[in-house]
Amino acid sequence: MRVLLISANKVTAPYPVNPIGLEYVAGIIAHEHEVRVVDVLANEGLASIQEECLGFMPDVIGVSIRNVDAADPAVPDEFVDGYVALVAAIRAVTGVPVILGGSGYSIFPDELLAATGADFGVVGEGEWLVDVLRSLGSGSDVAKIPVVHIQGGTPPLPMAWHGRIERLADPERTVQSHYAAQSGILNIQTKRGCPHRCAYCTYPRLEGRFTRRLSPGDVGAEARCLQDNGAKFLFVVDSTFNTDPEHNLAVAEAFIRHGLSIPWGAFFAPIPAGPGYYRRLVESGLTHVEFGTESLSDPVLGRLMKPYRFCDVIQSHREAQASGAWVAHYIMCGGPGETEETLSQTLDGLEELENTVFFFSCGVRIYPHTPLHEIAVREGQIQAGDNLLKPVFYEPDGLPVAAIAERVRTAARGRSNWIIGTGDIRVQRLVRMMYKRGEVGPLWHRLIG
Ligand code: B12
Repeated sequence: MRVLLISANKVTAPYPVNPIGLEYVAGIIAHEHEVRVVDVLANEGLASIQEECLGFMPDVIGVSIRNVDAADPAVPDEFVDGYVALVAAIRAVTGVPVILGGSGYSIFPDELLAATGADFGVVGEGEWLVDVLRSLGSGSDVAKIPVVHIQGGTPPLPMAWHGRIERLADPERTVQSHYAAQSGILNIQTKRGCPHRCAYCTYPRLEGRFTRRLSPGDVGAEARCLQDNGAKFLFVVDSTFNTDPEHNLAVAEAFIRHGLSIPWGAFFAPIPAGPGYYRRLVESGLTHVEFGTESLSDPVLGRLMKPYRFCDVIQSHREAQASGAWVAHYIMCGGPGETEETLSQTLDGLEELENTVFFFSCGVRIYPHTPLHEIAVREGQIQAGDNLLKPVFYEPDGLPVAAIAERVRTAARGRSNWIIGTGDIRVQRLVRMMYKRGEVGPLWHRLIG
């Protein structure tokens, strides 16, 4: 079969992101089918996507839906309209089956299948598409595949894929060169799954709770291949990189062995790692450590079900910085248990974290199938069956999200290293200009005074 895989993502902040998920889907089906990856951003609009459909003449089209919104009350949620328009544009030129997948789709399968009118979807890991295509080819009932979700049906639970995991790296059949030319950043995965149980988070649902490690040797070879294809920086997309320090160090050694000479970054949990851990990662090229810290108030960290406390944040920050890496912290204000006092604890605590950048989100989005969803239902903020595709944010008792945002904005005034959301229009323009001038990588370290 001829399979066209389309990335529907149009978000360009903090920078445009290479659709790595589709490269994994393509990697597995390319053994049996002719496959091509295209992209609404790289192809510049729907007319060009229609041309791809007419030129490639696919038998099946897969559409990847990554973001449903910016998860930020200050940013308008208009992404879904774009996905509806994309599927309509595809339908206007071809009648072949349109299959949805991707993280955004997997969080909201019912809502997005209904909104777009696509034929069906694959919930969770897209490698399952190989079974779907076999079923379509043999004329058997796709609805029998455990991760397939059809119009009007009950969405299945995501099921971990235990078959081969393989990425299509061929620059001719992917859009990597477009993304490498934008920011220099390409992405790489070293494992799947997240064992943490953070109250608000979708990751364990999307990737499962059990860690599935990719072979460090394969990851090292892939990193080298991305570098040879033009990457100037690699971002590791693992939900939380340091959930398996031993595997991390094996990956770092493989980077060195394969001659990786470009820098890399990843998301870390602020859990102290002991002497030498960050130093060895830095030796392999780690330059940007992004901590998903969220709060510096221990009671709030407890309610968010975080596996660390304020003292661990301080120690992790020092360990990473002492190794020579740049450090940033994501701070999430407005979760359960947030009060004026806990907010003060966090804002005051930030003063103890020096030479860093803070990315704030004010308001915590409620996602289905999370502990926060159950809390919000129990507290009467939402009903169990509410459609949450249009974002709903948790409201801490007696502390409106708008008041939190105002307080953080006031505290951030005059501090260029305190960024709210993905930054205001001025910051985003500046970043775009720096990329146009040829700068590469995440660039946030430039905000450190
Ligand atoms: C790493 C990451 C980032 C990094 C990306 C760095 C980089 N250079 O790649 C950064 C920090 C830049 C980032 C930014 C944002 N992110 Co982010 N990010 C992630 C994270 C942790 C991993 C994404 C990833 O690459 N996974 C690995 C790949 C292999 O998985 P995948 O893409 O999901 O693909 C698999 C399946 O989904 C499926 N699949 C994918 N496409 C298709 C298509 C078909 C047809 C099929 C069948 C299957 C299929 O198969 C793939 C292989 O199994 C996810 C959470 C998570 N654990 O998934 C959030 C996540 C994707 N991000 C999210 C959001 C919201 C954003 C931002 C909008 C946030 C913001 N305000 O900044 C921006 C948008 C950036 C952009 N330009 O698009 C949300 C999206 C859902 C939502 N609420 O909309 C997620 C799910 C987190 C969450 N809140 O739940 N992000």
